[in-house]
Amino acid sequence: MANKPKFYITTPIYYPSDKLHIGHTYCTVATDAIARYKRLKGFDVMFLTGTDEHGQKIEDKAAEAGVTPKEFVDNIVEGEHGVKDLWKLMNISNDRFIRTTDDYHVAAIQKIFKKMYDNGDIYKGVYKGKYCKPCESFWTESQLVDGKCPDCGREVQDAEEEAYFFRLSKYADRVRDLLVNTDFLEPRSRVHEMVNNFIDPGLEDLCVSRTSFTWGIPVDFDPGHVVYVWVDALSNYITALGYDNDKYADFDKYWPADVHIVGKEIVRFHSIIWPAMLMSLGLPLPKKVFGHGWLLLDGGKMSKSKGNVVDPYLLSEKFGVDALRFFLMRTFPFGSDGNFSNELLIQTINTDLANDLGNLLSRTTAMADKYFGGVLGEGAGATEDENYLNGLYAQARQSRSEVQLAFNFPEGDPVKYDVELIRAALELREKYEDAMEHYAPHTALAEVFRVIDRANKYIDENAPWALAKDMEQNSARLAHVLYNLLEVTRICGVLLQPFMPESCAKLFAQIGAAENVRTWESAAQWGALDPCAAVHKGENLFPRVDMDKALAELEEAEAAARKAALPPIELEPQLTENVDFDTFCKSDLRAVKVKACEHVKKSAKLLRFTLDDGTGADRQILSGIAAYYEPEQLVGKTLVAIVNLPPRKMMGLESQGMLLSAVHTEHGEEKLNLIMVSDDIPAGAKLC
Ligand code: ME8
Repeated sequence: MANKPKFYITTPIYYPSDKLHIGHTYCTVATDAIARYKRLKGFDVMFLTGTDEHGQKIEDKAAEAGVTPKEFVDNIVEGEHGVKDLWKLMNISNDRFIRTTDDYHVAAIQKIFKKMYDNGDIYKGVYKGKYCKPCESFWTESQLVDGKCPDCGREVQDAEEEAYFFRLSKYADRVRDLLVNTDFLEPRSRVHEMVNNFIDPGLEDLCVSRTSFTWGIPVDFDPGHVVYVWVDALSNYITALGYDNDKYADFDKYWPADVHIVGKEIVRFHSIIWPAMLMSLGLPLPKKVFGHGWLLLDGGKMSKSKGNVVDPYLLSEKFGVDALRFFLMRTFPFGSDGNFSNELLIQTINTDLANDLGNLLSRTTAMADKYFGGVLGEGAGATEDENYLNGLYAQARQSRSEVQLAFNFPEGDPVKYDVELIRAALELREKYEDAMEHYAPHTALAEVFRVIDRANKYIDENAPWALAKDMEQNSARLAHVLYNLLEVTRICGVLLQPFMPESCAKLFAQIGAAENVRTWESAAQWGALDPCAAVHKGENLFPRVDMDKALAELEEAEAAARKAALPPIELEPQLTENVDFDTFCKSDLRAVKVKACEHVKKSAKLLRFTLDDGTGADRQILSGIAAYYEPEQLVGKTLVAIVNLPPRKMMGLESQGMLLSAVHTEHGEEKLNLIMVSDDIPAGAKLC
């Protein structure tokens, strides 16, 4: 198609400081659904995502891991289960992926910084203030909340150093005007937040270089300074199109961005700092920044350090990628926070996908198969009246008017059901489009599911199984009922494609929908499906999930993952205080042989050992190791005991010494091994 309208959409570029979780997946899946929706509508879409790889947090993490920062980020971006792997798994259709360590980006940032320095918007000064290391944000005293970072609530540090500043204050009025008087930032509630909390208290110039660490893009005209990570990161949206570099050449085509999709905590950077930078560079501003809410877990933000992240790999493996994508978009209003839970996920799959959509599809295809061998036949398609209705809607769409129908069908008249169903289907695309254009994918999906519900009701109203009892009489009506069901399934399928691309392709194959009836245009056309197409009931696309079983399995898998994330081995710290040799020699360590071993009654912990200590008399030792050994395993073994400890009573029994064991912690679990020595060592031999 010549001159397709363009649509440039971006996600934030993610910090590869840890593996990504379901919250990041939410943001990317939403952006992907919007990008796919725009492509479906015929736009030439540029969808950009990537990774934001510089800054002190990454430098610190790499040092902790004993690798270079580049090795560290390479592993999280490109490695197994890394960022790129995750987007591939989630079927993300990004056209471009930028890494801020890419050479072309680094060189372009140096040019951008220099441009703003040359035009006087960047100048050198002394930075005094507060710095939040995890957020990599500078704050003034007045911006702190209870003396802590206003974004994450953590401690901030005093910071003072020579630094470059960006004249953010110069742009305060223009940015305020942009936010207040245009629909640049949505949802609207975020505008008030930005204006009241940041702009109106007074925008101060922004510190845009650091000297206290090196993992950043060097300011090429002043070695020792690296560019503030947000200046580097925000500029990705233009460098990835070829601004100030030769790697790409479509800046003129795609800039300005149609929308930057970002999480609410980074709205400040996108709606204040980014427009000001663009104003300084003399570039057009993005058309919109949309700040979505957070997925919360137990009411709080997910974070690796709190150990409460949800793994998208685990969920998609268990329920399928499309089910997970669908759940994220269907459940949570995009602009607000939402509480994630496994129960809610399974409930949504069972209600919407298995019950509503799944049943509609499988019942309809099964009946087409059973009663008509999968081909309904020419006569099953839209009637003349229905084609007329279709035409009325097409006209109304063109003239932007509403369709008014004055029919009054009596209850039980099958035509009433047909008309209601067809009208619902014909009105769907517009409602869906309206919601999608307002960044409300959850509303768009709710509209689709209202029509799916209507279609399921239509099955009950028409009771095809009853019609099938007298095929001679009812065959034509039954074929038409089934055609209507296939047609409504097709229209819903077209609009579900941005959310569940793979499942919709399978759905279309089952109902025999050719490529030309999978299009945006065809979603507003009744009767487009060929009534002679071959329908077949294929695999169950949305199987029901056994809630209790799945929850138990998830809990087990999550516990295992939490455990695996703990350090593999932890050792008791070594004592630094010396013990003198004579004191050490006072401990009488002896080899002892286990003559008998048994559980102590009423104690879950204690084992009672009867030992040969070489003296000829039996020695009894009680040891709290029942969790680690079965008594019979130990009979005959040669162990080590301290034999000159004062006797102690436990559970009414005397313990005459202590058996030595080695202890350490493995994945958070304490492990214990009794010290066993060679059986060649006689009982009573002294260990020294
Ligand atoms: O902020 N629910 O990167 P990031 C919803 N590098 N969204 C969430 C979320 C949750 N629980 N957790 C994170 C950065 N996100 C910068 C961006 S752009 C020039 C630079 C979202 O990896 C978060 O809101 O910390 C943000 O939009 C995105 O994931 C990336 O977060």
